[in-house]
Amino acid sequence: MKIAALAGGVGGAKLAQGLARCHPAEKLTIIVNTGDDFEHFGLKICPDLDTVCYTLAGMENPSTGWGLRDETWNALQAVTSIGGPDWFGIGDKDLGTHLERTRRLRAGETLSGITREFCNFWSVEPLVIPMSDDAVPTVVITESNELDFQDYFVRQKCEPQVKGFKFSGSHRSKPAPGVLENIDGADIVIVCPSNPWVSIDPILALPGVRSALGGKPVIAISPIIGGKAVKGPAAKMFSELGIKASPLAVAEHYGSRQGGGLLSGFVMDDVDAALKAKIENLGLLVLVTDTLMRGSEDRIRLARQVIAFGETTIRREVS
Ligand code: FO1
Repeated sequence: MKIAALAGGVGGAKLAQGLARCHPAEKLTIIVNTGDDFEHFGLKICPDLDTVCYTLAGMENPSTGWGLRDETWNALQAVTSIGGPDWFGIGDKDLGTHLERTRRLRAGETLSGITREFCNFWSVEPLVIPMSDDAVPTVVITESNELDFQDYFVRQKCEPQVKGFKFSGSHRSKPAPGVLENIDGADIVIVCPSNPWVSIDPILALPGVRSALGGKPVIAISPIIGGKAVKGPAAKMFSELGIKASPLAVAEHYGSRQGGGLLSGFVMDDVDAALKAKIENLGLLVLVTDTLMRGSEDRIRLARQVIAFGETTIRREVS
């Protein structure tokens, strides 16, 4: 079975690692959000892309989920000792990735090409594709102004109240080579338990992505468990937008195929089992299981369950 997974951030990276550990690499493509990319110190930083690649390589920092393990901070300390900005934590080893990526981009290479080659060096076997080679920065609309994503997320610690999001220029951008082709060639598409608003929606906003997904069984895993996000501001975003954060809200956000939306199947946590019937009423097949990924065994177990559920979903769509 060929799988295309849409991912962004730490939750997406964890499930992507589970998928990579239980499914043949040549049958797995991971398409990653780049809406949170930005320039800092003149360098191109791709946080979600690096989080997914580092995690697939087993090199991620286990306490933060982002950045590299066994990191040191000499460069950042040197910068701050002469008055430079300290709000974005770039470690010494991580800095190497940004330096080399920026050098190659300036030499005219594409982000998708560079990512493929970095993945070879890091022994990441599944194909990892940034959603676009074009810059498509996510803008957070707040009560008082519009903020660049990392300004909102890291510098202001997600404190401003959100009113909405803009995926600047996505209609003028193209999905990176391989994005639409791998969705078209997939038997199933998995929407990882990433933030729907700022990790998955930027991918869906690119021209051609929604229509490519239209012909496929698509399964989403809820990043909201018991009204809270496992990590990050997804639950806070739902409530600031006037929606009670729950798996039902996530399922309604993506919509069911039957109702003109995206999904055929939905995976949610045991603690939310009481919502199963309401989500089924949207026209979705629902799997209720333990979706919390505490360690590597959980990631593999959940990935196996999602793949088996995907096979059931395909059979239902065929019959
Ligand atoms: N997140 C933080 O909360 N604080 C940081 O200082 C920080 C630094 C950082 C450096 C490299 C990188 O790849 C990611 C980094 N992140 C940091 C995470 C990142 O900004 C967000 O988690 C994502 O953009 C949202 O998915």
